[in-house]
Amino acid sequence: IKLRDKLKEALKEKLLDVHYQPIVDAKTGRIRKFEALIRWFDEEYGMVSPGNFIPIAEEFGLIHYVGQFVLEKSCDDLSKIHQAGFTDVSISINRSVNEFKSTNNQIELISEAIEKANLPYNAITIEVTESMATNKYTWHVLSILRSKGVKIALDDFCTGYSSLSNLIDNQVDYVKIDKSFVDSLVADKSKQAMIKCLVDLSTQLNIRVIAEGVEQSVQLKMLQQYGCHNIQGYYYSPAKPIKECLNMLHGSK
Ligand code: G
Ligand code: G
Ligand code: NA
Repeated sequence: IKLRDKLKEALKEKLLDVHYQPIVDAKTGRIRKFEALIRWFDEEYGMVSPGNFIPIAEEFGLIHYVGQFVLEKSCDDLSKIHQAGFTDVSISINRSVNEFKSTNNQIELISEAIEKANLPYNAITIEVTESMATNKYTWHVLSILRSKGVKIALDDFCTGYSSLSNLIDNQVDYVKIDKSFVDSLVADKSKQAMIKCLVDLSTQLNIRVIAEGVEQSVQLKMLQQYGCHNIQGYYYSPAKPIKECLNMLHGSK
Protein backbone atom coordinates (compact mmCIF):
# COMPACT_ATOMS: atom_id res chain seq x y z
CA ILE A 1 0.00 0.00 0.00
CA LYS A 2 2.80 2.35 0.91
CA LEU A 3 4.57 1.60 -2.35
CA ARG A 4 1.33 2.30 -4.21
CA ASP A 5 1.00 5.76 -2.63
CA LYS A 6 4.65 6.47 -3.33
CA LEU A 7 4.19 5.46 -6.94
CA LYS A 8 1.18 7.76 -7.25
CA GLU A 9 3.27 10.59 -5.87
CA ALA A 10 6.19 9.73 -8.16
CA LEU A 11 3.87 9.87 -11.17
CA LYS A 12 2.45 13.20 -10.06
CA GLU A 13 5.82 14.73 -9.25
CA LYS A 14 7.43 13.27 -12.37
CA LEU A 15 10.06 11.40 -10.36
CA LEU A 16 10.10 8.55 -12.85
CA ASP A 17 12.64 8.37 -15.63
CA VAL A 18 13.25 6.25 -18.70
CA HIS A 19 16.61 4.70 -19.56
CA TYR A 20 17.44 3.03 -22.85
CA GLN A 21 19.36 -0.17 -23.52
CA PRO A 22 21.02 -0.52 -26.93
CA ILE A 23 20.08 -3.38 -29.25
CA VAL A 24 22.85 -3.89 -31.79
CA ASP A 25 23.29 -5.54 -35.15
CA ALA A 26 24.90 -8.93 -34.44
CA LYS A 27 27.22 -8.67 -37.43
CA THR A 28 28.42 -5.06 -37.21
CA GLY A 29 27.82 -4.15 -33.56
CA ARG A 30 26.07 -0.98 -34.67
CA ILE A 31 23.16 0.28 -32.60
CA ARG A 32 19.84 -0.43 -34.33
CA LYS A 33 17.35 0.19 -31.52
CA PHE A 34 16.98 1.02 -27.86
CA GLU A 35 14.64 -0.68 -25.39
CA ALA A 36 12.93 1.86 -23.13
CA LEU A 37 13.08 0.70 -19.50
CA ILE A 38 11.37 2.68 -16.78
CA ARG A 39 13.43 3.78 -13.78
CA TRP A 40 12.27 5.01 -10.42
CA PHE A 41 14.57 6.44 -7.79
CA ASP A 42 12.93 6.88 -4.42
CA GLU A 43 14.60 8.83 -1.60
CA GLU A 44 13.67 6.19 0.95
CA TYR A 45 13.88 2.95 -1.07
CA GLY A 46 16.59 3.91 -3.56
CA MET A 47 16.25 2.38 -7.02
CA VAL A 48 12.95 0.52 -7.16
CA SER A 49 13.01 -2.18 -9.83
CA PRO A 50 10.19 -2.16 -12.40
CA GLY A 51 9.98 -5.90 -11.72
CA ASN A 52 8.63 -4.82 -8.31
CA PHE A 53 6.49 -1.80 -9.09
CA ILE A 54 4.99 -2.70 -12.48
CA PRO A 55 2.85 -5.44 -10.82
CA ILE A 56 1.72 -2.86 -8.23
CA ALA A 57 0.88 -0.37 -10.96
CA GLU A 58 -1.15 -3.11 -12.65
CA GLU A 59 -3.00 -4.06 -9.50
CA PHE A 60 -3.96 -0.51 -8.54
CA GLY A 61 -4.89 0.83 -11.94
CA LEU A 62 -1.78 2.97 -12.38
CA ILE A 63 -0.21 1.08 -15.29
CA HIS A 64 -2.00 3.31 -17.76
CA TYR A 65 -0.21 6.40 -16.39
CA VAL A 66 3.13 4.60 -16.29
CA GLY A 67 2.66 3.47 -19.88
CA GLN A 68 1.67 6.91 -21.10
CA PHE A 69 4.69 8.48 -19.39
CA VAL A 70 7.09 5.99 -20.99
CA LEU A 71 5.44 6.40 -24.39
CA GLU A 72 5.67 10.19 -24.43
CA LYS A 73 9.20 10.33 -23.01
CA SER A 74 10.42 7.68 -25.47
CA CYS A 75 8.95 9.48 -28.49
CA ASP A 76 10.45 12.72 -27.27
CA ASP A 77 13.90 11.21 -26.80
CA LEU A 78 13.77 9.32 -30.09
CA SER A 79 13.06 12.54 -31.94
CA LYS A 80 16.25 13.93 -30.32
CA ILE A 81 18.13 10.91 -31.68
CA HIS A 82 16.68 11.44 -35.14
CA GLN A 83 17.48 15.15 -35.01
CA ALA A 84 21.08 14.23 -34.23
CA GLY A 85 21.13 12.44 -37.58
CA PHE A 86 20.53 8.82 -36.49
CA THR A 87 17.26 8.47 -38.37
CA ASP A 88 17.45 4.69 -38.78
CA VAL A 89 17.45 4.11 -35.00
CA SER A 90 14.17 3.01 -33.41
CA ILE A 91 12.78 2.52 -29.89
CA SER A 92 11.09 -0.48 -28.28
CA ILE A 93 8.44 0.11 -25.61
CA ASN A 94 7.04 -2.50 -23.20
CA ARG A 95 3.29 -2.86 -22.81
CA SER A 96 1.54 -5.13 -20.37
CA VAL A 97 -1.76 -6.90 -20.89
CA ASN A 98 -3.81 -4.54 -18.70
CA GLU A 99 -2.97 -1.68 -21.01
CA PHE A 100 -4.98 -3.32 -23.76
CA LYS A 101 -8.44 -2.72 -22.40
CA SER A 102 -11.05 -1.38 -24.75
CA THR A 103 -11.56 1.59 -22.41
CA ASN A 104 -8.04 2.89 -22.90
CA ASN A 105 -7.53 3.44 -26.54
CA GLN A 106 -3.99 2.27 -27.25
CA ILE A 107 -4.37 2.83 -30.99
CA GLU A 108 -5.21 6.49 -30.51
CA LEU A 109 -2.69 7.12 -27.71
CA ILE A 110 0.22 5.52 -29.51
CA SER A 111 -0.62 7.14 -32.85
CA GLU A 112 -0.99 10.55 -31.20
CA ALA A 113 2.36 10.30 -29.43
CA ILE A 114 4.15 9.24 -32.62
CA GLU A 115 2.62 12.04 -34.67
CA LYS A 116 3.17 14.66 -32.01
CA ALA A 117 6.90 13.79 -31.99
CA ASN A 118 6.95 13.83 -35.79
CA LEU A 119 8.24 10.27 -36.01
CA PRO A 120 7.58 7.64 -38.65
CA TYR A 121 5.35 4.83 -37.30
CA ASN A 122 8.02 2.23 -38.00
CA ALA A 123 10.38 3.94 -35.53
CA ILE A 124 8.34 2.50 -32.65
CA THR A 125 8.25 -1.15 -31.62
CA ILE A 126 5.76 -2.45 -29.06
CA GLU A 127 7.01 -5.35 -26.92
CA VAL A 128 4.45 -7.75 -25.53
CA THR A 129 5.17 -10.97 -23.69
CA GLU A 130 4.47 -14.33 -25.15
CA SER A 131 1.88 -14.95 -22.45
CA MET A 132 -0.20 -12.16 -24.05
CA ALA A 133 -0.16 -13.88 -27.41
CA THR A 134 -3.36 -15.73 -26.61
CA ASN A 135 -5.36 -12.59 -25.82
CA LYS A 136 -7.55 -11.93 -28.90
CA TYR A 137 -8.37 -8.31 -28.18
CA THR A 138 -4.70 -7.45 -27.63
CA TRP A 139 -3.79 -8.88 -31.02
CA HIS A 140 -6.64 -7.06 -32.67
CA VAL A 141 -5.25 -3.75 -31.36
CA LEU A 142 -1.68 -4.72 -32.26
CA SER A 143 -2.64 -5.67 -35.80
CA ILE A 144 -4.23 -2.26 -36.38
CA LEU A 145 -1.12 -0.52 -35.05
CA ARG A 146 0.99 -2.78 -37.24
CA SER A 147 -1.02 -1.86 -40.32
CA LYS A 148 -0.04 1.75 -39.61
CA GLY A 149 3.63 0.74 -39.56
CA VAL A 150 4.32 0.13 -35.85
CA LYS A 151 6.55 -2.91 -35.26
CA ILE A 152 5.65 -5.70 -32.85
CA ALA A 153 8.07 -7.75 -30.75
CA LEU A 154 7.27 -10.96 -28.91
CA ASP A 155 9.17 -10.69 -25.61
CA ASP A 156 10.38 -13.39 -23.18
CA PHE A 157 10.31 -16.07 -25.86
CA CYS A 158 11.70 -19.47 -24.85
CA THR A 159 10.41 -19.22 -21.27
CA GLY A 160 7.70 -21.51 -19.99
CA TYR A 161 5.56 -23.05 -22.68
CA SER A 162 6.72 -21.34 -25.83
CA SER A 163 4.83 -22.23 -28.93
CA LEU A 164 6.05 -21.77 -32.45
CA SER A 165 2.45 -21.18 -33.47
CA ASN A 166 2.67 -17.88 -31.56
CA LEU A 167 5.21 -16.86 -34.19
CA ILE A 168 3.34 -18.21 -37.15
CA ASP A 169 -0.22 -17.18 -36.25
CA ASN A 170 0.48 -13.70 -34.93
CA GLN A 171 1.99 -11.06 -37.12
CA VAL A 172 5.19 -10.05 -35.38
CA ASP A 173 8.36 -8.36 -36.56
CA TYR A 174 10.75 -9.41 -33.77
CA VAL A 175 11.08 -12.29 -31.37
CA LYS A 176 13.17 -11.78 -28.24
CA ILE A 177 14.98 -14.77 -26.74
CA ASP A 178 14.83 -14.52 -22.96
CA LYS A 179 17.97 -14.06 -20.88
CA SER A 180 17.40 -17.32 -19.00
CA PHE A 181 17.67 -19.17 -22.30
CA VAL A 182 20.79 -17.27 -23.38
CA ASP A 183 22.32 -18.04 -19.95
CA SER A 184 22.11 -21.78 -20.51
CA LEU A 185 23.04 -21.72 -24.18
CA VAL A 186 26.79 -22.31 -24.00
CA ALA A 187 26.50 -25.44 -21.83
CA ASP A 188 23.46 -26.98 -23.48
CA LYS A 189 23.68 -28.57 -26.94
CA SER A 190 19.92 -29.05 -27.31
CA LYS A 191 19.37 -25.34 -26.68
CA GLN A 192 21.95 -24.52 -29.32
CA ALA A 193 20.01 -26.66 -31.79
CA MET A 194 16.80 -24.92 -30.79
CA ILE A 195 18.23 -21.43 -31.33
CA LYS A 196 19.56 -22.43 -34.72
CA CYS A 197 16.14 -23.75 -35.66
CA LEU A 198 14.36 -20.64 -34.32
CA VAL A 199 16.65 -18.32 -36.25
CA ASP A 200 16.15 -20.29 -39.48
CA LEU A 201 12.37 -20.37 -39.09
CA SER A 202 12.17 -16.69 -38.11
CA THR A 203 14.33 -15.64 -41.03
CA GLN A 204 12.01 -17.48 -43.39
CA LEU A 205 9.02 -15.75 -41.81
CA ASN A 206 10.77 -12.38 -42.12
CA ILE A 207 11.05 -12.05 -38.32
CA ARG A 208 14.23 -10.73 -36.70
CA VAL A 209 15.60 -12.53 -33.64
CA ILE A 210 16.89 -10.44 -30.72
CA ALA A 211 18.92 -12.27 -28.05
CA GLU A 212 18.55 -10.69 -24.60
CA GLY A 213 20.88 -10.71 -21.62
CA VAL A 214 24.05 -11.36 -23.61
CA GLU A 215 26.98 -10.79 -21.27
CA GLN A 216 29.91 -12.82 -22.58
CA SER A 217 31.80 -12.89 -25.87
CA VAL A 218 31.40 -16.68 -26.04
CA GLN A 219 27.61 -16.20 -26.07
CA LEU A 220 27.90 -13.49 -28.69
CA LYS A 221 30.07 -15.66 -30.95
CA MET A 222 27.66 -18.56 -30.72
CA LEU A 223 24.64 -16.37 -31.50
CA GLN A 224 26.48 -14.79 -34.44
CA GLN A 225 27.33 -18.25 -35.74
CA TYR A 226 23.63 -19.22 -35.68
CA GLY A 227 22.70 -16.11 -37.61
CA CYS A 228 20.88 -14.35 -34.74
CA HIS A 229 20.08 -10.87 -36.04
CA ASN A 230 20.31 -8.57 -33.01
CA ILE A 231 22.01 -8.59 -29.61
CA GLN A 232 21.00 -6.89 -26.36
CA GLY A 233 22.83 -7.20 -23.07
CA TYR A 234 25.47 -5.99 -20.66
CA TYR A 235 28.15 -7.21 -23.08
CA TYR A 236 27.40 -3.97 -24.91
CA SER A 237 25.64 -1.85 -22.33
CA PRO A 238 22.94 -1.70 -19.65
CA ALA A 239 20.14 0.85 -20.02
CA LYS A 240 21.43 4.45 -19.91
CA PRO A 241 19.96 7.97 -19.83
CA ILE A 242 19.30 9.60 -23.21
CA LYS A 243 22.36 11.84 -23.02
CA GLU A 244 24.69 8.85 -22.73
CA CYS A 245 22.82 7.08 -25.53
CA LEU A 246 23.49 10.01 -27.84
CA ASN A 247 27.18 9.81 -26.90
CA MET A 248 27.17 6.07 -27.61
CA LEU A 249 25.66 6.72 -31.04
CA HIS A 250 28.23 9.38 -31.87
CA GLY A 251 30.96 6.99 -30.74
CA SER A 252 29.78 4.03 -32.83
CA LYS A 253 29.40 5.93 -36.10
O1 G B 1 14.56 -2.61 -16.34
P1 G B 1 14.66 -3.98 -15.82
O2 G B 1 15.80 -4.19 -16.31
O3 G B 1 14.77 -4.10 -14.38
O4 G B 1 13.18 -4.47 -16.16
C1 G B 1 12.48 -5.38 -15.38
C2 G B 1 11.16 -5.70 -16.03
O5 G B 1 10.28 -4.58 -16.03
C3 G B 1 11.33 -6.12 -17.48
O6 G B 1 10.79 -7.41 -17.64
C4 G B 1 10.56 -5.11 -18.28
O7 G B 1 9.81 -5.75 -19.29
C5 G B 1 9.64 -4.44 -17.27
N1 G B 1 9.49 -3.04 -17.68
C6 G B 1 10.46 -2.09 -17.74
N2 G B 1 9.96 -0.92 -18.21
C7 G B 1 8.64 -1.14 -18.45
C8 G B 1 7.57 -0.31 -18.95
O8 G B 1 7.73 0.85 -19.30
N3 G B 1 6.33 -0.88 -19.04
C9 G B 1 6.11 -2.18 -18.69
N4 G B 1 4.87 -2.66 -18.81
N5 G B 1 7.09 -2.99 -18.23
C10 G B 1 8.34 -2.48 -18.10
O1 G C 1 11.96 -8.92 -20.10
P1 G C 1 12.56 -7.64 -20.57
O2 G C 1 13.11 -7.69 -21.92
O3 G C 1 11.68 -6.49 -20.49
O4 G C 1 13.80 -7.50 -19.60
C1 G C 1 14.70 -6.50 -19.63
C2 G C 1 15.45 -6.65 -18.32
O5 G C 1 16.66 -7.37 -18.48
C3 G C 1 15.82 -5.34 -17.73
O6 G C 1 15.64 -5.48 -16.36
C4 G C 1 17.29 -5.20 -18.09
O7 G C 1 17.96 -4.31 -17.24
C5 G C 1 17.75 -6.64 -17.94
N1 G C 1 18.94 -6.95 -18.70
C6 G C 1 19.22 -6.60 -19.98
N2 G C 1 20.42 -7.09 -20.37
C7 G C 1 20.92 -7.77 -19.31
C8 G C 1 22.13 -8.50 -19.09
O8 G C 1 22.99 -8.66 -19.96
N3 G C 1 22.29 -9.06 -17.86
C9 G C 1 21.36 -8.94 -16.88
N4 G C 1 21.61 -9.51 -15.70
N5 G C 1 20.21 -8.27 -17.05
C10 G C 1 19.99 -7.69 -18.25
NA1 NA D 1 10.89 -6.15 -22.82
